[in-house]
Amino acid sequence: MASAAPTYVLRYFPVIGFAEPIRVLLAAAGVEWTEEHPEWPQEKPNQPFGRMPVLIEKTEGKPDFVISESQTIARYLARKYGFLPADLQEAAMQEQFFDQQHDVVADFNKCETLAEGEDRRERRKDVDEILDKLIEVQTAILQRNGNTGRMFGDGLSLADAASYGFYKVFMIGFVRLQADIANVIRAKLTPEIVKHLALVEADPALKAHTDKAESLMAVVQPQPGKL
Ligand SMILES: N[C@@H](CCC(=O)N[C@@H](CS)C(=O)NCC(=O)O)C(=O)O
Repeated sequence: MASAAPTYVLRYFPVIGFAEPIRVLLAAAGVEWTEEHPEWPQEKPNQPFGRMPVLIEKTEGKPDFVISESQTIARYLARKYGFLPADLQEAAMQEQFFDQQHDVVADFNKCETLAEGEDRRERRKDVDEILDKLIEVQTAILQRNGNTGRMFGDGLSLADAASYGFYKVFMIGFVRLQADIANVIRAKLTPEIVKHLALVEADPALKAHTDKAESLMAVVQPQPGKL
């Protein structure tokens, strides 16, 4: 008898953060999953590396498979459910994009934890430099793929999930760190990227997630009077 499909528990804080690409992939995979928000720091010692996100894969008759590291979790799900190509070079093109985005998020976060004597404007200039390059490269990738709104191929990919999570964390999550960050990013977005984000958010496979989560497009293309 075939074993039952695995189900998942995603442990994270109740924020967008590093977890959004994982949520998008779980939703797109059509698997059963729930999210857990452990008490912190009480539950810190119970996580594999003391940090979250953590993914628990539950398969009947097998011990739980527990992994950390947001990028590792997303890659694992992408490979398992067909959101990364088997061709190693094609997969690497997507993964480099994912890693670059992760660096921009981490650098932006560092601006909030300056050491004494460090200049926030200098730090922010570094973030702008890699962010502007990333937007330029992403726009070229979208154009090369025929400006369909998909970054690679004709279906949702790891790169699409990563990109959606990236702009969501900047334009919604980071507003608590820098009030005008959504306006700053909106001014940088190209029409190709706007089209791409709209397509990801409208994906029927993601409906269960996007219906209950905050809408990125409401911030990317706000209705008049709602800014
Ligand atoms: N490289 C890790 C970083 C994980 C990380 O920094 N997690 C933060 C939340 S975004 C955390 O667990 N903070 C609580 C703590 O360190 O106690 C990843 O990408 O998953």
